[in-house]
Amino acid sequence: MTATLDSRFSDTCQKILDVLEREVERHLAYTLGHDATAVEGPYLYRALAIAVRDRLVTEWRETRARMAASEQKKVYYLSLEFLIGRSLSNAVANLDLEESVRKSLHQFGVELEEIAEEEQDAGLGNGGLGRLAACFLDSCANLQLPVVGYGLRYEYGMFHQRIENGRQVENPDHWLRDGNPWEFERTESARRVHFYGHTEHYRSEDGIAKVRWSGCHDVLAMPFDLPIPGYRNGTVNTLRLWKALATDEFDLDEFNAGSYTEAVAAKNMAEQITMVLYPNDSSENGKELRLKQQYFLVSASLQDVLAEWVKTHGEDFSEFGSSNCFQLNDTHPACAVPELMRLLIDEHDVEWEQAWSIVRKCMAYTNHTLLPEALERWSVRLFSNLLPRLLEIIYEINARFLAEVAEQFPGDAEVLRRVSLIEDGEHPHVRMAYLAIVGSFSVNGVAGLHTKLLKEGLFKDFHTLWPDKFNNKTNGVTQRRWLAHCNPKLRDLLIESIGPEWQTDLSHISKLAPFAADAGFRDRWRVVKQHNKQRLIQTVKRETGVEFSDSALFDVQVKRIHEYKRQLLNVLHAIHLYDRIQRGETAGMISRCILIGGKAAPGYHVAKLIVKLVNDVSQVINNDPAAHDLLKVVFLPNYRVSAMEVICPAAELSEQISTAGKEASGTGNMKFMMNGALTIGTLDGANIEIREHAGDENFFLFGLDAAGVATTRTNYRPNEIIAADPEIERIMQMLEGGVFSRSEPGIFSMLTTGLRNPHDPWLTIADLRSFIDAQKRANDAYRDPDHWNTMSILNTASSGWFASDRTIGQYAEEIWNVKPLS
Ligand code: 17S
Repeated sequence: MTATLDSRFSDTCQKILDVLEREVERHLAYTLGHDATAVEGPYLYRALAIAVRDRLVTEWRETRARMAASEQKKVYYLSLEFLIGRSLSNAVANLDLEESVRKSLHQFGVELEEIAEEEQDAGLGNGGLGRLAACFLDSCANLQLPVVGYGLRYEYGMFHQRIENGRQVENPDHWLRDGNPWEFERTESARRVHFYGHTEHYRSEDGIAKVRWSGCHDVLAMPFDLPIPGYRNGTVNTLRLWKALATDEFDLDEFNAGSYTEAVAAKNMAEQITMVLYPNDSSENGKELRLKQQYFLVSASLQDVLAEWVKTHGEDFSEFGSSNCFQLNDTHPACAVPELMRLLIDEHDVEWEQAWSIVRKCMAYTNHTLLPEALERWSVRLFSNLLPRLLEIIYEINARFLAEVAEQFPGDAEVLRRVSLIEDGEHPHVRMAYLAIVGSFSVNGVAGLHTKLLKEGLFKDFHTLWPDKFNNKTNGVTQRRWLAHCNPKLRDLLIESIGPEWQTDLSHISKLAPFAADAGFRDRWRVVKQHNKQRLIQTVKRETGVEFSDSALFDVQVKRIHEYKRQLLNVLHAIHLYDRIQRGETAGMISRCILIGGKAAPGYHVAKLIVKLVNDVSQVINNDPAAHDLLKVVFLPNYRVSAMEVICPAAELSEQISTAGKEASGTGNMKFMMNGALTIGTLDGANIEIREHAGDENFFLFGLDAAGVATTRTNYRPNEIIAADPEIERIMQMLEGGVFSRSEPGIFSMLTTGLRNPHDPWLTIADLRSFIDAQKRANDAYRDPDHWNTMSILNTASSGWFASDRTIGQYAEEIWNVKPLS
């Protein structure tokens, strides 16, 4: 750079800084009406967020204008969950404002990190599925793809978890109480959504058979837009979240019969739809309100897209199917199939055949689970009451589909019964996964094994019918949040050693591999990990009172609490280590801190009991002086996105220990790998691909594989395994003898009888010996820090494949057929 350019450049930087400084002051004084003396954190957060937001808005409007003007195909990601967490630091990093923000905060004597902590997590999701949607939006913006996210603006997100006497207590998450500086209400784009009522079949003036959905209760869908900034690329995409509101007539017409106050109160019925996120992550409870949420999202979003289409194309839908794509995040938005049919046929006079070919051109479905209890089925009775017109359309889709199948398999009534969209019986149900498959051109699983099992098992008949529909898209995570943002020390070390390219293209991370052999580099690697461990030590101390030591192995399992994820297996190993300590068998034993965190669905009693067990085991072990230097166990309350941002940089051993065949992919496993943790895991979900990329010498493998699980089930005798293995026997004796439940004898019997049950679906005892042995290998590897750090570096170096940029690149090319908007 020439001297003049250089000084002009630094002039500009100074101006940005001055302006930002003054804008924070201006927002404090005028936007928030705050007095200049003694500024509190929450005010400073808001003023800064608004100042940063102002800088997003210009790029956002330009991106929208480019989108609107472009004739290119567009994608809509429909999801009941977007677990985006905090937005401030993300916006600051993506706009490259970090330096000026830091300087402008210094006048108030605070650090960016402190102010960022003031922001509530946007907890609009349960777990992996919702967080994946958030990582995908980040990657779409990074890749400048024309993708809009559509979701719900829940007033209450995922509950806050407290632990009281070892048990989980849920508190509401009123995250919008202090306002949300990142959202923009768009009153001009409100839509109306129908519920209840009945259908009327009639003939139009020109004699065409038509259907009217009348007598319905309408609810207003009000959109709130959130900016999704790309990484320093001038792109800001949109996440549109719908809020339910009563329509004006709601109180006037329908409730005129009642009194004024009852009429106003009745508005609640409509506004309840987006009041709360359902907090289960793997099973639908069949509640009407949940189906209302699903249809509300789908109808408002499809109307939104159609209204935009009509603005530029009029009522010509011939190109609609090739110009638009809707990606369904699991079956939760599967009503999009019949709803798009309804909108095209009833509201836009398209004929059935044309409408159906449009739908099958633009719908794509992602499956996230093989668990049978998670497969959505809605009772026909509920459906016909709430969405009568949709049910008629589903019946018609089914009749035509079954006729097609009957032609391919003449005389095979069994296959018709198996693939029908309606599960027959005394209480018939709509099978939402089948509806999504029949109505889509693409069906994908989220990891190699998962997709294979979908084709061979759950969706076998459909795979036989349409083999080309099925494809795999192994999940990924965004390295911008899950490495660069949450692990700044590692980010700086990486940039210094291999350059900055990995931030936008993680395949560059492989350049790190040669550094594993460099002793000086390994030492710097170790120093970064120690720093991150110190940060987590403080968090653990603050939240639980327990003091971790930074020389111990940080052994971490954080995820939703579920039997198939086998937190219980982890606890059994902790008990085993404690038993060895008590027996003095500690030769060669490293010091270890086990951290477990996660929320249990409020109605999932066994999961809640597992939380209680973790807490009670931790009480006993942490209070026993004999264990003091060797073992600590902690349950970290209220696991969430912002907690993972502190946890994954500090983790050294990542527990991915689900029963093989049960975890569709996992994404926490990828965040840990990126940050240099080694995985101890089964051959399940994306663990298989993690091991392939890292190399089996850099992965602690144990347990049955999916095929082994299937055969073991037929002849499983856990009691014999226990009796034949003295170490396992002692674990069970301690559990059953009440060592961890002195004050409440027998409270864990449901867990211990489950472990001993030959029909235990999770085969915990079958994998326990192999798990203990793998943990022993991890123990021994940790005793050689040079070796451990080499493996750690190689894990990070092999994590390139697990970027959501790679995943989204594949969606764009292989499913959506969209290109970046230039
Ligand atoms: C997860 N699925 S969270 C898989 N389903 O378990 C992970 N939620 O293995 C995978 O990595 C991740 O998806 C991303 O692909 C999840 O009612 C299902 C669900 C959520 C809510 C609900 C019912 C079911 C409220």
